Amino acid sequence: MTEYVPPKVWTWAQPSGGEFANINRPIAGPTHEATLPVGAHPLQLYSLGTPNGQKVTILLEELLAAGHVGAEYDAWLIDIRKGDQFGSDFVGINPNSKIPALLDRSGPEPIRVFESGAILTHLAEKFGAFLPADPAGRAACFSWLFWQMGSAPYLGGGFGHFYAYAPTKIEYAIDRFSMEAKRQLDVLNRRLADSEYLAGADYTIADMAVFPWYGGLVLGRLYNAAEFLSVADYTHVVRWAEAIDARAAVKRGRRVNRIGDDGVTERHKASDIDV
Ligand SMILES: N[C@@H](CCC(=O)N[C@@H](CS)C(=O)NCC(=O)O)C(=O)O
Repeated sequence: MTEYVPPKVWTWAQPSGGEFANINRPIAGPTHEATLPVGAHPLQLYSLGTPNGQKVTILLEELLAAGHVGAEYDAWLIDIRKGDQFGSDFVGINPNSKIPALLDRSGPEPIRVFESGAILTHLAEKFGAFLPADPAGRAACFSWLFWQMGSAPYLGGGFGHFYAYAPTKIEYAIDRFSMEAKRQLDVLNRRLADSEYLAGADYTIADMAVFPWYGGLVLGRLYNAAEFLSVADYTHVVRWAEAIDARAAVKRGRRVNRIGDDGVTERHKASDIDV
């Protein structure tokens, strides 16, 4: 391999190669006009069943399972491999062009919410659920919720990208991000050795945010990397992930907006997932 010498000014000359290269570009904004569909429910979710998308559908299914009928929702598929995230209506909700995005139409004016952490918080506050009310519990919940937002890009964009998706295996990059992924697993393992859930004794939106990433990793669902990262060593994370994975609402939420397997590409009523 010839050594790369960066030019004075970077230009977007060619696709970077590897998976997802076709959707990567150095500019924001819409690429085309596209109207988003609107269903019957006040909550309109535009998403895809990736770990970031699953956080929100898990919460919505948990809310419904807990009896919050106002959490009924329409979940529409945004196929990011086809570039749906660059359609004009979607960019109108999320200027960052990434799933998940939510339109809450329950008030006089629609409220747009983007970034999964903001969506989880919006819904948890709206229904008064899965977010502790006492200041200490709330602080713990937000701490682990924001930990996920800052940490998972190293797991997905760093480790997952270079281990599973990059067109060439670069030892330096895989070493750097394996070290960080394992450090993060150890952070979680130490916390979960002392605490049943991340924010304390109760299951909260922090667990729902962290589970699809790090739970998925230790359950062997992400990047085919369970053996490579010795995930079985993180026994407390495995215990926590298995308990969350066994929840009926989690099983339902993981299927929404998923393409293939037992996925449900669109969800408009409970029975869409039952079949
Ligand atoms: N920090 C964001 C991350 C969202 C994100 O990275 N979404 C990915 C799918 S998992 C996406 O839509 N990618 C499309 C693109 O980058 O064009 C969140 O938590 O909502």
